[in-house]
Amino acid sequence: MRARWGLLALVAGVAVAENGLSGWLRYASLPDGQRQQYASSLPPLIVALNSTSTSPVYTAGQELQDGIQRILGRKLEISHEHSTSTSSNSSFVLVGTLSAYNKLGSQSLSTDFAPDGFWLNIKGGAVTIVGQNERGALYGAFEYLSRIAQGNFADADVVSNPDAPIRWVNEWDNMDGTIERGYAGRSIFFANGSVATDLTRVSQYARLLASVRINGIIVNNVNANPRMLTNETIAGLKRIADSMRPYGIRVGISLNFASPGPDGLKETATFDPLDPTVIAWWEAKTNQIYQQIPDWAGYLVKANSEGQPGPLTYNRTLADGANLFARALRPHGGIIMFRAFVYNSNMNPAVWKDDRANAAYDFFKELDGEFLDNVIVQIKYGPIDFQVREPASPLFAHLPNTNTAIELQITQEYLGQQDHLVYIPPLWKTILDFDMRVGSKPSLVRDIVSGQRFSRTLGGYAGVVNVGTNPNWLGSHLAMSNLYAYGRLAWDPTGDIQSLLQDWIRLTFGSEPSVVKVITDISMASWPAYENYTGNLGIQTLTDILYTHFGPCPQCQENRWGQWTRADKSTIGMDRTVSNGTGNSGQYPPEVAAVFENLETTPDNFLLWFHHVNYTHRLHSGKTVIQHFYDAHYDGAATAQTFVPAWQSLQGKVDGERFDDVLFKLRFQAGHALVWRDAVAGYYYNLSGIADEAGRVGHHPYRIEAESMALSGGYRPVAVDPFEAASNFTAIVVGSGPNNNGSGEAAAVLDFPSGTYDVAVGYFDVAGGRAHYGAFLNGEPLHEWYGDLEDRLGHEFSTKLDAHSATRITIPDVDVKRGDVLKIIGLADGNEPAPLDYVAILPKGVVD
Ligand code: GCW
Repeated sequence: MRARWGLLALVAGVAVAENGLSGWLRYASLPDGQRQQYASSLPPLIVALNSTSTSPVYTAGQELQDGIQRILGRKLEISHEHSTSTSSNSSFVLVGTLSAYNKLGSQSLSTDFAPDGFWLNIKGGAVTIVGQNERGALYGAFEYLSRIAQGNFADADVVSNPDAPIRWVNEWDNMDGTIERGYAGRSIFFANGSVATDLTRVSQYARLLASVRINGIIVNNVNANPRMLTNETIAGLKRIADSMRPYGIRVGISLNFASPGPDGLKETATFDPLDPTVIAWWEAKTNQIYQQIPDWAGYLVKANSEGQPGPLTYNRTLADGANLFARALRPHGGIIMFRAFVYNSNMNPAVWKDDRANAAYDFFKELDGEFLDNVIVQIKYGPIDFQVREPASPLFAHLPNTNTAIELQITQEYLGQQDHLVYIPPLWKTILDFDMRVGSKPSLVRDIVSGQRFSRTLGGYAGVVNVGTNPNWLGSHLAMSNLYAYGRLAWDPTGDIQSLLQDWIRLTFGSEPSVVKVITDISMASWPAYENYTGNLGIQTLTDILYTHFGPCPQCQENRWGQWTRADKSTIGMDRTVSNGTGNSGQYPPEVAAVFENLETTPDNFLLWFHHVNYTHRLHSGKTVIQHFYDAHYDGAATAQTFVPAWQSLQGKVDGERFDDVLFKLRFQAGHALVWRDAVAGYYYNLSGIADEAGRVGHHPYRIEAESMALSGGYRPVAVDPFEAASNFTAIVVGSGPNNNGSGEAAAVLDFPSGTYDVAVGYFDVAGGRAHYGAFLNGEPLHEWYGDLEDRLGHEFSTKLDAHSATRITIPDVDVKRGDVLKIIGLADGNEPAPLDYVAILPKGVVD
């Protein structure tokens, strides 16, 4: 206990609660036995060469001092000069840039360095960290600290260079402080229309980003507000840049293409990119920014997409639009990231050959070679939109004369919104390692975006992150592995995703073997499980793309947004073949196109992405499409159930605060995975009429439907829309209206053999009320709870009874005798009419 209090005292000034604020930079004290010997071998001094207080080298010195003290319990002094008394490398921990190091004279290092690269040499206690630039020096310091924090004291002599120069994050923060697709509270950058006054969290964020070698950030939503360019905002952006500069993070913004014009700041009569007044405006604005922020990163632009303005309005090309900004930025060394996410968002599902997946290629292929050298075309990983599985965007193969970057999503918009555990790197790897076979030569996506394949000097990674004011950044402790791994993969996309995960686990939760094993197991199982219960065989995430993007709604795909599944009563899938469909398979280079064109050679996991088939079509696995759907949904949901006991086995090995937070989410996920399973399997069963060979779909032997219980008080049955969101399509609710405070009771006599059961209750937790529930057995209270998930979870909430609000809780270990009476009392609250779907009386080990 004393040791623990000692640690807390040391970290005064940093939040001491285990609330996730320090993320993987927690630097927990190592066990005494492990640290003492190494700590005593360290020299007394850190030398940070030639550094001013805003330089990353200075930061590196501070980080080393702080990290070593916290991890090893020994405080080293920092010197910013290399004096004769410290002339031998073995007498200090040295950090500096290559040029500063070589000026020391004692030795000259000639290593093959790329910008931001570093050399780390550890010999016993002597540590030398040399960066190609200041940023590299900081990265080397973080690398050293990561090693010792994981108890790795081995000697090392490594040079590490980035695979790609652009390793950026994109935040989708709005100036009013909300965040598009953010699930962790409000913006750390903006509030009430301005840059936030207190930027403490911004510099803490910069620290996390730098530790995984991210070097740039776009701080506002791609659906951008013209007011990002007012003098007041620019002054605020200067403050943001000042707080991120010590960590080597360059700052940029998303632009609204129409900013100068009549719908924007009203300073020009048009926003035509070829109009001289518009060109002059952007130049002046850009000069103004660089005057205040000399290391400004540049701009990100979403143009002519989803209602955003762009050059097409004036019949100018997208390249004309990008080059407008490129010219303004070029004299200052700035970069323009121009998004390839351009498509017609008003498509007609009745047109068989229309295909949103064709859009990026259609818009950009012809423009190859027309973009200036400081333009990077930023391409979402797949042709649609961050789905649970997509083939790599064919556009990667067609811009040999253009810089490109891949856009990945760390924020889990279509992947459970941080309330489902999904470790995403396995999905990213399917894209990064995909071989486009351009010109029949190896053409991995990762080598295209790094610039290597087409000999481009610029390119790399953009990750949509959307951190918020929640102390744990993303709204989920476990989701932070995605941000960590994103940075590490952008640096080295060949990295082993399980090892990266385990580095993150040890840094975040400690090195206790069972902790590392359990979090590894559930994380590695999470994406396959999520794909299984949300959208398999390449059908996309079957979520409600018209509303929250959270829960299931298979039929919601068939609308103007062009994410069609073309499911009818006997067939399903998009025919993207050249021979009979949208021609999308022909957008890939010939060797790849041939694989996707042919039903036989298309991998099962992309079958429905490329082909329209009968539900009875047999996969390579031998199963029919429909049976695969049923099995996958049952398997995936069953896997999600196992996360709960796996995590529970860590009780006492993870601090209480984070243990409870994670457990709450995993329990929610287990319940919501069943909602997904039942909704998707039930929907296709209803549509196709084809029974599940295993007899599960539509059969719930352990459930008692709420509508068939004895109802009293205010409870009455309602048909739920969409039907598949409720067991037997029906729920019960109390009263209605915004001031609803009615109550009701639902009771059932339990006709099950006497024994110990888990009692599950399926209900709906909607936004706008906190209904109160009580469960009673023979009048004795079993459990009470509130419909208050909106206070505890971060996903987008629904105001209706649907598959987003559908959820369930489990009351474990209830002793039941045949003939007992189970009663649920529901008290409505405002918009939440205490909706109940079913109760399930589950023998141990049964999931129904
Ligand atoms: O999929 C859509 C998201 C939008 C997002 C858009 C984009 C920022 O639902 O919220 O807008 O993608 O990437 O531009």
